[in-house]
Amino acid sequence: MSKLEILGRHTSYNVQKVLWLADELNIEYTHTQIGGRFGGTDSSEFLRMNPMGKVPVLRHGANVICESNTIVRYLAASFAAESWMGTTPFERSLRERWMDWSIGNLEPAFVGVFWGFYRTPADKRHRKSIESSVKACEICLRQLDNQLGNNHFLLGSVPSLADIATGVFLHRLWEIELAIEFPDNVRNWYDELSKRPGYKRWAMSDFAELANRTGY
Ligand SMILES: N[C@@H](CCC(=O)N[C@@H](CS)C(=O)NCC(=O)O)C(=O)O
Repeated sequence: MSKLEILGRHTSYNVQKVLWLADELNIEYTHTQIGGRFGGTDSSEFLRMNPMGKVPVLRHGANVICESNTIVRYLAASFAAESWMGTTPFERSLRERWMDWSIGNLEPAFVGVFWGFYRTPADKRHRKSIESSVKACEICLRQLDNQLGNNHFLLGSVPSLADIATGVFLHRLWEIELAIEFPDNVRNWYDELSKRPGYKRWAMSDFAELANRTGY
């Protein structure tokens, strides 16, 4: 079987999606910390793999795969993880709509909070913009809450790529010292995710080194 190598610092929520899924699927992999304080994303070797200079990157034998949501789809497809990605086009669409929504809605709202507040020193923060990002996050959390209902996960009783792409943001939103309203179903979902070893190990890992750090 081809060797699997995950490249990217584990403090990146995009890298965490990949590490978390790899643990869920019990895949053997090596992990190399790249980016952030580790540097390395501007080396010519790295830029040949990902011209965007961003992590995560997955190397699987001769294949190089970039973009976190693309990587988790690739892993699920390569390791026959039907329940994670769905089998029919319609089942896949139910997962992918949350993956796309996450990039277009949840991630920008999260970034406004995480970069605007946590990664920016207090004297440089823009209060109004943080407030509007908190509101945007709360709208997203309510949309997730409606989807969850009483289910453990977004698509029902088992986790899927929809949970990977969106759940990775929850821990930081919960931990950050801002009053962000977590609706009940989202709170229960976060509890459920917290019980999963891969989520706990990666998505709940310490991120204090990113405080007040405006550069990568
Ligand atoms: N859309 C890309 C975004 C990748 C991205 O922006 N990664 C950030 C970390 S979250 C990065 O590489 N930053 C540079 C660094 O960490 O040095 C993905 O989902 O993979």
